[in-house]
Amino acid sequence: MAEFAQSVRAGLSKPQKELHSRYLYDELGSALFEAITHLPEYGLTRADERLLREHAGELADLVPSPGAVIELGSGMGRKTRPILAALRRRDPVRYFPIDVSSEALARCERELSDIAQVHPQQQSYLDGMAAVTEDRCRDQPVLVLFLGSTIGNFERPCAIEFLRDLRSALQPGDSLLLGADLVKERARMLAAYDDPTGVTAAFNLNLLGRVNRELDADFELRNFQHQARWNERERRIEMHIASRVNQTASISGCGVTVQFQTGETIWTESSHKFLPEEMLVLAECSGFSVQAQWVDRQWPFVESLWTAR
Ligand code: AVJ
Repeated sequence: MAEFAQSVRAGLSKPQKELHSRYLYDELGSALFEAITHLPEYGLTRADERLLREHAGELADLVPSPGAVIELGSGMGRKTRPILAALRRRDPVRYFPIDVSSEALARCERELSDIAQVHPQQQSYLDGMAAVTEDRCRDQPVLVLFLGSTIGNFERPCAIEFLRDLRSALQPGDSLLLGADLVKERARMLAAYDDPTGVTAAFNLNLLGRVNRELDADFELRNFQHQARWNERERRIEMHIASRVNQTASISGCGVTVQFQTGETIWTESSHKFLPEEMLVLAECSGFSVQAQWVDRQWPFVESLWTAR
């Protein structure tokens, strides 16, 4: 059975039903996420872009001139331009965007090929990292970009494990620029994931729509409701899809029927929020040292520049 079908079947058989957040991004889901980044309530992407614009010059002065710039989950490369522009004032830049979406990679290449030599990698993050670092030029340091607080989608122990795996693909002196959304007032965080326009609700419910389309299921989307919760203990926003009624849904593509009680939820995403000092601990226990940190004032968000030890 295909990976998606298998993951859906396993996730919906758990006591707390769940669907993995990576499946939020089909073509419609990616378009809805792009719309989210323009919402007044969702300040995260703008903060990320502001910081990169304002500090790209400093960043370029701090890192050794990289033989390769690797970006994990490049998306369309909108935020990356100022960094590449600052780096190329010294040397021409070879840029390796890694993404699972060929659409995103194509757009990224179109957007950035005027300032860098773009080598798109359509792979998972760590496979892409391995492929690029395997034939790295000797002594040419690497700069890895992991922006947009995508790290927040990992459970904390998995984030550390991921960063360690990343570190083992690197050599001492290589750099990592990590963007992470910080803990802020609860109401602001909740509004960012439950906007009054309903775009985030559409983004979330589209996951059930995708199951209907790709796995021939019969979820009645109107009988489900988007939910955003702040989990204080885990310091994360959780997105859920709650059933408005008692109902069943059949998913032909994975041969299961699923029952829902009124109010029961499917957990679809976690966005962990960080404390500034937490970044130091994360770096420390994954084999990096923090070289610099920049925090946005309007929307607490941090860019943390690390060096591999
Ligand atoms: C792209 C994973 C950083 O967690 O804030 C936006 C995705 N989910 N609104 C995030 C998202 C709901 C976003 N990341």
